[in-house]
Amino acid sequence: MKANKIIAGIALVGAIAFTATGCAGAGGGGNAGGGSGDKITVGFAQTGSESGWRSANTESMKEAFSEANGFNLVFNAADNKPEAQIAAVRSFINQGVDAIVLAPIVSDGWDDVLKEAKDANIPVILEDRTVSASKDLYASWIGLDFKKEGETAGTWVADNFGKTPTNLVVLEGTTGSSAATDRATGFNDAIKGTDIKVLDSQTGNFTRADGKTVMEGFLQKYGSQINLLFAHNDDMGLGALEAIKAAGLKPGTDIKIVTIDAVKDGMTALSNGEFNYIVECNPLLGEKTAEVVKKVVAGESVDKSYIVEDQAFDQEQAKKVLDSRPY
Ligand code: GZL
Repeated sequence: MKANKIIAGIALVGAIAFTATGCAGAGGGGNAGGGSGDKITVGFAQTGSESGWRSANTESMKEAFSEANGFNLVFNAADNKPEAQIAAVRSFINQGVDAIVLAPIVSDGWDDVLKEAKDANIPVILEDRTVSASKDLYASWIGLDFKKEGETAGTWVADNFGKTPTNLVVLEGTTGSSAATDRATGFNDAIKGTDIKVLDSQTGNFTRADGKTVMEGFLQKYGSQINLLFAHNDDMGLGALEAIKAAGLKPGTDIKIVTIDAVKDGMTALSNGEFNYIVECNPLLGEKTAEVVKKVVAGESVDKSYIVEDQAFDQEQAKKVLDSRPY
């Protein structure tokens, strides 16, 4: 296994630094030297279109897996339904694609279909979230350090509110997704031993609509006791904004709001004082994923994981960068 190393990947827009770990052969029984004709046929199983982050990620992937870049892309969005996503992967296997890219909605339930892909000698490359299945069932993972994102958000909360009794509510991401699970772990570790009290924590499925509905419930139950909201993504935070305003409260002042993603609408809310802090989660994974797919299909060795490094923004920092944000 190669030691961890930092690879500065220059993306289409700005530079994205990657941390690479491990080393895999030709994609877990991969399609070494594969590729039909001069184009590589890739089946991409996307989660759905649940958030602004997802839209930016899909756009990045479609841009990278273009015909001009040597790909035939077969795209499926599973509407946030894990069983539909498994069916999409099985369909790609039956079509005999050269490689499968998967952004798994949830971590569990992937062993059988990934074994079928391996038996069919079709390499699987994960992007964004990851799976609990054995690492020998996929060639590589291009993703983000969700635990660190949660820690960064929790550390900001602990530093700014941890020394006085503070009541927190949490909008969790999709239950069972590695993004939600690991962000919660990192956040909870960071607020341990502080005066932050978690009043309630429920999933809003990474969507604005559910974020609003769940926040309405929190407000009905706890009202002005709520001092702080941690939302696992901007979109649920933006939905919660509507509920907070409808309750006659001032977001960013009466209820402080911390989120993760840093998409345009979230950074706009941060710039205008409705959010208080955002931890970035870069969705522009297309270029690196396409690079890894080409190597795997050509039978070249790739690292087991490539982790995009994130940054974080307060209100003043958001104002400075808002106009130059790539998504
Ligand atoms: C994170 C990604 C999450 C985003 C949400 O990498 O999986 O899913 O934080 C998106 O906005 O829906």
